[in-house]
Amino acid sequence: MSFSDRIGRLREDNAAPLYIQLQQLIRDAISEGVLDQAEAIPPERNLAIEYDVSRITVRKAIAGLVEEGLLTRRRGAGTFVASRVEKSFSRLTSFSEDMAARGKRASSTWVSRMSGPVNPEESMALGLAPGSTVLRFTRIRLADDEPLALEISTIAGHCLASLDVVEDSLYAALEKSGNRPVRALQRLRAVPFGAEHAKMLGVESGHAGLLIERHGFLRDGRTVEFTRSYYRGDSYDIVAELIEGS
Ligand code: 16G
Repeated sequence: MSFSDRIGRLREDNAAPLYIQLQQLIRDAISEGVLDQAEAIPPERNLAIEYDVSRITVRKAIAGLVEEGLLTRRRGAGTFVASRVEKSFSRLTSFSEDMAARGKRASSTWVSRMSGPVNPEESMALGLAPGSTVLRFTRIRLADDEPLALEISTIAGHCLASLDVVEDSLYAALEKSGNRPVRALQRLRAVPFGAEHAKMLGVESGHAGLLIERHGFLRDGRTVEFTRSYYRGDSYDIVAELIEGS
């Protein structure tokens, strides 16, 4: 079945500009589930032929949907229906657990791991005295081999025996050593990706991102982790349960 058989055709009696009409067809097909999450959209030139419109019209339609976060571009691979991950803001879960809960395979590309004395910023963030040791982990986090986030974690040295006890999951390693955080404070901010981060995540520079900073604490109140997670804005929905205030 051709793409236009599935999502519908442009109508001559519609006065709206062609790119708006094409956008609407794709938008409706996504919301009605005619197009699946992560499904590839046909190349620009094929759509232009199929809909008998210029490539500029197609490009404009697609660009708008990418901006809305409904479609996502992967360098060298094409354009896909965005598959979004709903991230709970009220449960203290790890990236690996978030992905497993969605049937996705979590993996990481290591950017760096090192230990050393705290710098002033880390000392403030973790409440550690100058001279204390910290472990630093920088990872690109992938779901089903697609990069979703860049994570930069600093862990208080007393929480992990060494750098290499962390394999796939930081929280699994912390749990093993009895130091998995039981409480956390999080701050969320919208950020455009700079060139370096964008490249790591395979998106264009300036692409919308979500920065989540997490301070994780042990039961006795000491800080375990300070992590900055840069999530791709086209892949994440943040969901929070709100309870009536008193
Ligand atoms: C999540 C946490 C991050 C934690 C990581 C551990 C948020 C915003 N951040 O990404 O603080 O370090 O999980 O994941 O949820 P891992 O156990 O899979 O390494």
